[in-house]
Amino acid sequence: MTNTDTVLVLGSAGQIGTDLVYTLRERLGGASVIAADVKDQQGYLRESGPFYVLDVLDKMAVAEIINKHKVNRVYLLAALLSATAEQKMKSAWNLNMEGLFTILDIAAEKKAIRVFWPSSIAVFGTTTPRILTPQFTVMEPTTVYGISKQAGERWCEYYHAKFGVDVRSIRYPGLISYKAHPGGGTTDYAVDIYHQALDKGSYTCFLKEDTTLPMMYMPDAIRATLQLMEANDADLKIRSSYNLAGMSFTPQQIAAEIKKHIPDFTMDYHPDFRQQIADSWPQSIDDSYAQKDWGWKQEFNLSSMTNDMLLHLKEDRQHA
Ligand code: AKB
Repeated sequence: MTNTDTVLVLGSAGQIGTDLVYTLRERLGGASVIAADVKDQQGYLRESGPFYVLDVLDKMAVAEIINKHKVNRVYLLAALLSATAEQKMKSAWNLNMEGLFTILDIAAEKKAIRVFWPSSIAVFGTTTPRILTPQFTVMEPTTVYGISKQAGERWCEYYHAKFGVDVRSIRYPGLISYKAHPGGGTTDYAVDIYHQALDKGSYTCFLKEDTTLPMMYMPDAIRATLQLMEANDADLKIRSSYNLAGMSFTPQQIAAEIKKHIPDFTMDYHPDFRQQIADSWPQSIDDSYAQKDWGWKQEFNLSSMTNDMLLHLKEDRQHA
């Protein structure tokens, strides 16, 4: 990333977008980071730099903003996540796939655009080895979201090979952030739990107590994303999507960690349809290709993330 970069973040009001726009504007200055979202926004996104209401399915409107601002980096974060996608099958497929084509087609025409597109651990399915899931392995996703991410990975690789599109991608685990709530994912419980621990002292979890999933604290995820986007072209051997590991834990383990800070915290369990989704995903990830190709190294674990989450969420509540 250089000071001459102009960046467009599509889906900027979502969980990753909120943190990413903040970090990019800190680094590049507000004017160089164009935030866009399908829904109008007030506050930080509008006040700290350019903001557009933009539907990623409207290719002409997206191309117009890219041309107007001479954008050379696009982060396409607009998507429907796993739980919502099960309820809205066709619109999830449409947004997740056609949105990707919008950007890949523009990048194929203009060449000088580098694209980031997020994939997910949802590309794996019940037939994938669940412990230290390898980069290259059986991939038979059983969710609409997972199928769209797997197809997206194939298209990214294809556009890179066929049209030279510089597209880069990470298979994110569940992401945890204090800046923004996730929306419609299976791993959302690991964010909600912190808010409700502080606000109510209790939480009802929609997954079973022993459901192990790969997770990552947002500062690590943002660092990984920017590191990948700054990596040398020649070092990147994978143009589908890189496995990325942070930590793995169960609802019971995160609750125990929160209890160290809030001793009266209680948790009960009412698993719903999201249990089946979680059961189809890996428990831990082998990210040795990311380590080797672009130097990835995770920093936060469950304990340091919990300290940091509670610190920031308490501060937010004091200033509210
Ligand atoms: C979800 O739960 O759908 C997402 C994901 C793992 O991609 N957080």
